[in-house]
Amino acid sequence: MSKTVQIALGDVKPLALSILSSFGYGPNHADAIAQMLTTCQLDDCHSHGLFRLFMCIESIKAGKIDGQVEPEISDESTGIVRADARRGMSLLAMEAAIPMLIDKAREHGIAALAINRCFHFSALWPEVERLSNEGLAAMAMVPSHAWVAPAGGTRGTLGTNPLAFSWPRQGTTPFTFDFATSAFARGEIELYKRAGKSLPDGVAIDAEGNPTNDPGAALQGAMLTFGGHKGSALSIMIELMAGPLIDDLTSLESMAYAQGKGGAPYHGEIMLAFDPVRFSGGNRADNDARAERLFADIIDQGARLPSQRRYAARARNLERGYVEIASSLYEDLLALRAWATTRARQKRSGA
Ligand code: NDP
Ligand code: PYC
Repeated sequence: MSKTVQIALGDVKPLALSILSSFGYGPNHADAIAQMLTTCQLDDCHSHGLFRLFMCIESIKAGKIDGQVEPEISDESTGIVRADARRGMSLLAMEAAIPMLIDKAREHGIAALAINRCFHFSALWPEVERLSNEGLAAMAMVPSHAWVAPAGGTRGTLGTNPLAFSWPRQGTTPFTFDFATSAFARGEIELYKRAGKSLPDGVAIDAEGNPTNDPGAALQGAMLTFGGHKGSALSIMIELMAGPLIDDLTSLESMAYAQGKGGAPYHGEIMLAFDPVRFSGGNRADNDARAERLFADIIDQGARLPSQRRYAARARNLERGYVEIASSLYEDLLALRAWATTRARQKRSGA
């Protein structure tokens, strides 16, 4: 980041809330979204922190999302919870459904949550990490829009399709990873464009199908999966598991639904929860110790575990009492809020 500003921890969520409310999100959605953005910003997850307010606002301006609607949660069968977001943002549905998912996982050893008909913009790690803080292992995945070419292909068919996993650890933070199956998340490419930076090789092709390092051309063309055919296959799995399996849209269908109007993709999300108490054959302590030996062997050779950068950022930001974001982002957010406040005043006065 070039020039940055510091935002006191206590000011992050109110900033997000004021922008979301002034653009028409009701208090429950605004709170769930602002909490997610604050959680991500605290861990220096810039591509899915305050920056994602733009996608949330674009979504409401596009006119398809319902900023007020309450989700409906149903106990679908032994191991399945279903949450109908009813064209709202995914996060309120997730909030409302997670307690039932946890209860079912503890009761049966394994349970799944299918969220349907949701707009989705957020990182997945806060969701899986939350389950691990309850002692469960968890996975989550979602499609997005058809921005990503399959390995060997030339046009967007797949989404940026993140996959998140979390494993509970006794007395310390969970082992968690969360990554897009595209080489870069789209949010990351957008941040490169804002910063005027070139992309590394292997991230995207332009609209003519030629490799490009220009983030603008990448956004117009197609993104590439990470790891060639391997990332491509994982991405297809996510399309299937969080799409047809749960009666919801693929990234191609989400893109068609948007009719070019922008905003967050519209689709489903699947989350799986596993209770180690139930799976570990009565040997929980032994199995936890074996997992810890695995982690230790990785760290001993100088490698790091996924999420350690995030946890270090969280500790540092909590200690110093502020987060740091690009000055240009902060100015754009203040301008967005000022615009919405002026518009609201004009509406009240009938101008
Ligand atoms: P990153 O490439 O930033 O990170 C991927 C994962 O790898 C993280 O868990 C990270 O841990 C870990 N990691 C990174 N470097 C190392 C390393 N050297 N050694 C070990 N582990 C490492 O993620 P992406 O840019 O792909 O995704 C960012 C976010 O975007 C995700 O949270 C994802 O959910 C979100 N996203 C959401 C989408 C949606 O549709 N809702 C679509 C696509 C992405 P650490 O954080 O500690 O560095
Ligand atoms: O960064 O790829 C991305 C993304 C898509 C939807 C939300 N984030």
